[in-house]
Order: sequence, then structure tokens, then C-alpha cells
Amino acid sequence: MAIERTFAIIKPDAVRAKNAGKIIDMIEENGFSIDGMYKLKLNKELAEQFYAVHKDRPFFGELVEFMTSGAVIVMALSKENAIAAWRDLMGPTDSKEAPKDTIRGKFGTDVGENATHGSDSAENAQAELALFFQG
Ligand code: 3AN
Repeated sequence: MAIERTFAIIKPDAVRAKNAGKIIDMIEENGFSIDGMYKLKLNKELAEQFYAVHKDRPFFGELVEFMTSGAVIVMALSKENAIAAWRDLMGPTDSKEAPKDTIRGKFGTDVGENATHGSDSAENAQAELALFFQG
């Protein structure tokens, strides 16, 4: 199977709670390579652009407010089958339903404050990586 690259965010709730190091440990223990990584605070325009597919959802305003509420860490992760593997390691969107051995199960609170983001398809991975990692 080919090496794939995906895009990940450690969200403001996890950065605020000082769980970023533990999440990065889990990423490395699960065989991902971190090809790029930096910390930034998203502004409203970038958060709205990033989540544009959700702009008509009732939680869009809340989502943008949360994602701009503090620093995030963005990462380019690679391994075999990385897109699905990273979503498996994160667990389901609702942290309350996430198994305790997943990142959201360990560090998330609910469906909004769920510690991490991961691309859901090859197309979105490519677009999201291009938004945050040029060149
Ligand atoms: P995932 O991040 O697991 O791919 P999506 O794409 O359904 O989940 O949702 C994108 C983000 O929007 C989620 N990570 C979560 O932060 C937020 N979100 C999804 N559903 C809700 C909701 N019902 N209320 C608040 N925020 C939500």
C-alpha cells in the first residue's frame, strides 16, 4: 500500500489543556511521520475558509468561534493509509462516544470540543494541506 499524507489539527481545547505533547506521542507511537508542524492562531477568515463545507450548518458560528479561541497546532502526517488511520486514531466526532483508547476518547469533551481534526478524504487532505503547507 502506498504512503499517504493527511492533514491534522490539534484544536484549541487540547492545546489549552496542555495535551498537545501527549497527542503527538500517540501520533508517533502509531507509526505516523510528522512531515510538517507549526503552531498558530487561526483568524476568522481562515477558520471560515477551512470549514466552508459546514457554512450552512447550525453549528458553523460556534465552530468558527471555538477554532479561533486559542492556538492550534497544524500537522502534515504520513504513513500507509494515513487518512483512514488518523481518523481511526482520533475516534468518532462525538468525544462522548469515542473509545477510551482514541484521542477524542482520552482528550475530547463533546462533539465540538473534540481535540483534533483529520481530513476525511484524499481530495480534502490535498486541499487542507495546501491551505497550511505551501511548497
Ligand atoms: P469530523 O471532524 O469528525 O470530520 P465533521 O466533519 O462532521 O466531523 O464536523 C466538523 C467539525 O464540526 C467537528 N470536528 C466538530 O468540531 C464540529 N461539529 C460537528 N458537529 C457539531 C455539532 N453538532 N455541534 C457543534 N460542533 C459540531
